[in-house]
Amino acid sequence: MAKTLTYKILQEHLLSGRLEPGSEIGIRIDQTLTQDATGTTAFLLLEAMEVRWVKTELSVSYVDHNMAQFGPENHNDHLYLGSIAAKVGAYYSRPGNGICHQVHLERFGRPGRTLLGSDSHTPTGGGIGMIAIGAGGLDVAVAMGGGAFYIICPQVIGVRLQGRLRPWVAAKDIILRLLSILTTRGNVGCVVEYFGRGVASLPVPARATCANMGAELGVTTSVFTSDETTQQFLRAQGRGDQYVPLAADEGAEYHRITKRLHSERDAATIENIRSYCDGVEVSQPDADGWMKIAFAHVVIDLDELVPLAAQSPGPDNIHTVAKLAGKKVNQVVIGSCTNSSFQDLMLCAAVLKGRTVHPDVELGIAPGSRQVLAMLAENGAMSELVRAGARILETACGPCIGQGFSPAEGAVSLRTFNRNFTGRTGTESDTVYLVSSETAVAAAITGQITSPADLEPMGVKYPVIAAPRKFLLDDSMVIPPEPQETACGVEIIRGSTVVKPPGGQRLPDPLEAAVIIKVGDKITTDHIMPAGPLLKYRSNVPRYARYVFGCFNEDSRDTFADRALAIKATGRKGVIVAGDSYGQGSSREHAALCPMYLGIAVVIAKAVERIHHANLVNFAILPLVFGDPADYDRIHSGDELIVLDTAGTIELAQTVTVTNTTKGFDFICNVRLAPRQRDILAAGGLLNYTRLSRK
Ligand code: MIC
Ligand code: SF4
Repeated sequence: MAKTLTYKILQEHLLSGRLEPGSEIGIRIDQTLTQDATGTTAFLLLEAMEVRWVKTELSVSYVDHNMAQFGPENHNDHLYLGSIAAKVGAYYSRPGNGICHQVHLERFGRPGRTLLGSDSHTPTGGGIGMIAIGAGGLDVAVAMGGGAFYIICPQVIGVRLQGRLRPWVAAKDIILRLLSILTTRGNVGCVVEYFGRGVASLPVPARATCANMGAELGVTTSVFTSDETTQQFLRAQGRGDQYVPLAADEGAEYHRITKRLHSERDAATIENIRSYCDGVEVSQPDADGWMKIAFAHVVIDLDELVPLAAQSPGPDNIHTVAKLAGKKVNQVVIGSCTNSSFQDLMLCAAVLKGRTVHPDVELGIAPGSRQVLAMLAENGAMSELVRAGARILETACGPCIGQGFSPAEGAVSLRTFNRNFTGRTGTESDTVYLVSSETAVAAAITGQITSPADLEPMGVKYPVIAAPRKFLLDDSMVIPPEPQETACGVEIIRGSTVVKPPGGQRLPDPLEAAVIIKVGDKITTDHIMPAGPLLKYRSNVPRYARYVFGCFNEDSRDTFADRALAIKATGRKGVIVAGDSYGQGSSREHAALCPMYLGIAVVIAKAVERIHHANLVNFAILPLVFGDPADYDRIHSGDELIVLDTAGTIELAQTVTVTNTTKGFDFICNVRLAPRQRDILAAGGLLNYTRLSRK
């Protein structure tokens, strides 16, 4: 039977299960990546698992997030990561070498390989035909130790690209259009596969931009064909020998996708599905207005695409740039793992050449890698950027994760990034628009949101940036692993801020618990575990845990952490009650690890996102889904709940009855766990489970 590219790569890596959508499969992981903000925990857990040497083909530890170095914490982390990488046989990409996803694409990614990364934007590797998946650090540690990675066998959403992008329209506009069709909700357990004639015209960085922001759709990953363009990219990176051609089989069919949408609240999405998908079928709305809408695949005509922008607070809040044109802009930032490639920044340099950034705008540019920065420096483009007044930021995540460059109160910031959650910049009251480099640089010149094609009457010609025939190759900032014989003599450097994370515990039976917080829909991991200046506490769970749900703490004397610890002190457990799409966004397992440290044992939500769901299970927190979403309205913060027979529930049950003793009613929750996840919970978390299965 003709197969999709996704299934072909999965089949080659299948260790357990069958390729049937919805069932659990275990796959072999060829490569791993970690970054410093999640990597310290991953390596500490690897140590706890007593793994002496990584068993993957390649594991790279990057430092790119925690670069501000206020206080000793960040540098302590770097020293730990460098020494543990040497000790266990991982490559170490030193601070300054660039953002993990950009560097991995340039120097390590290989078509047809699997990559597991402790960062949600790991799917960037799909731009060169990898199955690249984001996960929690503990899952990555298990993979480094040679263990399989388990996912729900995906449904494959086909996205047919046809035609060719017009000047001033970019890959960012493709993925923003896709976000307007599929939204950030309801895509868990799917993979996006791009196909069609339009793919060939997209250079690798453009494909990587689309694959990168697949994370915002909530899909497991996204994948592109590996073709002559991929080959040319790898050759230019001095890795032509690693090229393999890859595509879906002729006649491969994509899964028919069904989404549950509300006839009124989701009217715009329904309209987009009708306009951009083939084979659409719509059910009649039920009494509450819910309806099912099914489609065969998405079709995006590149010739007709226009510049788009995602307005905070969500990456799927899409508007055309034309509609927003004229809005005053205070800040423009170009960079992040989405749009910081050589081609992106060359385009900006060409547009800015001989011009000055608008007096009302501050422009920041963070090249994605040292390769990009060095090439711009050598060919003179960096000089154009500097002369135009751009503030050149470090080759790191920087402003994308709230490490500086926060906009003023109420400011409008245009960013080429992938996330625009409220407060992520460090400023609660700003408005962020996620845009292409083309749209960003246009605003930097005009001081207002501007359709980039409108620069032409101002004398700016569209700069065609060809893919380089040869990139500047210099891996001297990547330290390769030592031979295993000498590595055992390496001393691990452990500053006082690098603290061993707590392991999980079995759930008590019966489970008596109090609701510590009730939150709404689309709660992101940034809400649960804020980053920005607090990012430096990542290696110190007891310290970082003080800030869980910090954005909801109205009174500094009555924080989420205080309330949870008070309940923990009585021997009871804590519960988090949440709405739809709980745990969207990043892979940060601290959003499970820190609540676990505070005594949280259960999350009851209308829906939980994939990576966060896995992280909860890994740290022995039971994720439950309301059987009837209306029960959400009947529970409040402070309510006491009881779950009887926790052990039996974890072992087998598909549903469980929860008693609200405060309000005096029972309600049913669904227990959506794969058999292996039940075993993990029964063992008290993945660490204990892995230790037990090694014995
Ligand atoms: C992010 O973009 O939110 C991060 C910071 O890269 C996270 C990882 C983390 O929290 O360390 C992600 O996307 O997984
Ligand atoms: Fe770094 Fe931002 Fe990319 Fe996350 S999304 S890896 S913070 S650049």
